[in-house]
Amino acid sequence: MYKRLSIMWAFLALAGLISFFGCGGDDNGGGPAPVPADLDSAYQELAGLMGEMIDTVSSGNEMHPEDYDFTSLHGVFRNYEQTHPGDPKSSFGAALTSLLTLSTSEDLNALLDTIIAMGDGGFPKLQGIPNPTKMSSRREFFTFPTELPAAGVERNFMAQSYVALMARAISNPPKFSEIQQMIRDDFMPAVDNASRYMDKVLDDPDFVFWVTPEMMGETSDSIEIDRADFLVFAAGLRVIKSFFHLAVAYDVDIPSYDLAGIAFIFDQSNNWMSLHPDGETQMTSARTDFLDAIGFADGAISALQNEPFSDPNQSNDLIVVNWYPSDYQEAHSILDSIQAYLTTTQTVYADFDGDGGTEMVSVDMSSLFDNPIDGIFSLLPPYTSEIGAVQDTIWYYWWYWDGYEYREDSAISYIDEFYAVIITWDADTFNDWAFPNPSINGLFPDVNSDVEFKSLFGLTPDMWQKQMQLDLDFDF
Ligand SMILES: [Ca+2]
Ligand SMILES: [Ca+2]
Ligand SMILES: [Ca+2]
Repeated sequence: MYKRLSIMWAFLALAGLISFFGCGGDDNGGGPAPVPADLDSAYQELAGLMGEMIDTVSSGNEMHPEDYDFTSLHGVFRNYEQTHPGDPKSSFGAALTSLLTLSTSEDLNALLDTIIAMGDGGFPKLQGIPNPTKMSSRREFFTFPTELPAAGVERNFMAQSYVALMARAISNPPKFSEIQQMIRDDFMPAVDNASRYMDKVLDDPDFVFWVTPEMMGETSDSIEIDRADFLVFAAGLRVIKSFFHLAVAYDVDIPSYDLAGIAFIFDQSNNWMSLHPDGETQMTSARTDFLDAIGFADGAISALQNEPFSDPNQSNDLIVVNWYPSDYQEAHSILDSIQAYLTTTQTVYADFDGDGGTEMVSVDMSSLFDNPIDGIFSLLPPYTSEIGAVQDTIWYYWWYWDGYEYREDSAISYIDEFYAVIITWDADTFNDWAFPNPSINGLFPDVNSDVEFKSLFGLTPDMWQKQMQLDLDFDF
């Protein structure tokens, strides 16, 4: 069981993990590599290198992706593939190593270093926001091991050094466009190559790859990787491809990670979340890849459904079939309905206007990909926005039990101060307050006017105000 789990990791989960760890690139590097007589030694080397990586991660040691260079192994599989056309065993090795070459990407490793230096999971912190004074008494910012003060290290000194370090680390956080560029330069080509090689693997419907004890350097039974497993892997790659297309379609840069950055987002004249020049193509490809993934996943389920008959010995399989017949049907129908949502107009039954009753509304999700929205706040009626400090009174109550019931004893209040985006509509009345794109680029194909839009979402004159406040409830 341990063997199967470890090899599961190696051949499936890593495909996903690598997308976070690792970055490599186009498929013309690697230089001349020898073409071996057979691929067993190459697979043995691959399994060994992957095993080391996995051991490092699972033992909790810090992993440096660049320590594991799969470039020359990729060259071996690729050259074998070119000299032995139609050999799925080499295509499979080339697919796996396409992804693994990402580990030596300089861009990726530089980004990982930045993220590690930023701490806290790498999320950009908001800076330049004055801390309200009450925060200092309410919140514990830093906790130190008790040994440090005991050893004579000053708390304040520690705190100040830490804050200074953090401030330096976040003063130049990576821009979203830099990450997008890395996805375009490194991740997308690697995943495209892996997908292309997996398509070749799938060309041979009978191909089975045996992970032998020799490859793993262990005495154990061989593990059978068959069509169902290849289809699952291919589906996973297409999902990742689809995600990358989505991730690079829009310009989401902000000038800084602070209040000015938030002000930039809400400023309607900046057209934040506009499409990149190739954004429409990226969105179309995102849908195509996702539909391909659904097709592969559906094929995998069919293959698994058939396996108890075609391969009665499931004990040596990577994915062991143990579903009820109804489970297959359910999986097929879930995939069918996702596919339908992405390709055709569907009727959705939900309480869109919040009155407690259900409406029947036509929704065309495919328009989000075929006719993507360009600038998220351009969907709203014209407005001006500003960020300001606002106040709210928070009350605390004490109650006592008088033998029969709880009675209010005393109450205290304090002023809570926080930032908010204040939106002032250009319109002076509810009727003038018009949504310029009521169908949202065709997402709601039957909504043809501002009046219909307001009616669908239950927007009524009695709730309308010229000014609106969006609280920014930051964790300072
Ligand atoms: Ca089997
Ligand atoms: Ca199987
Ligand atoms: Ca309703």
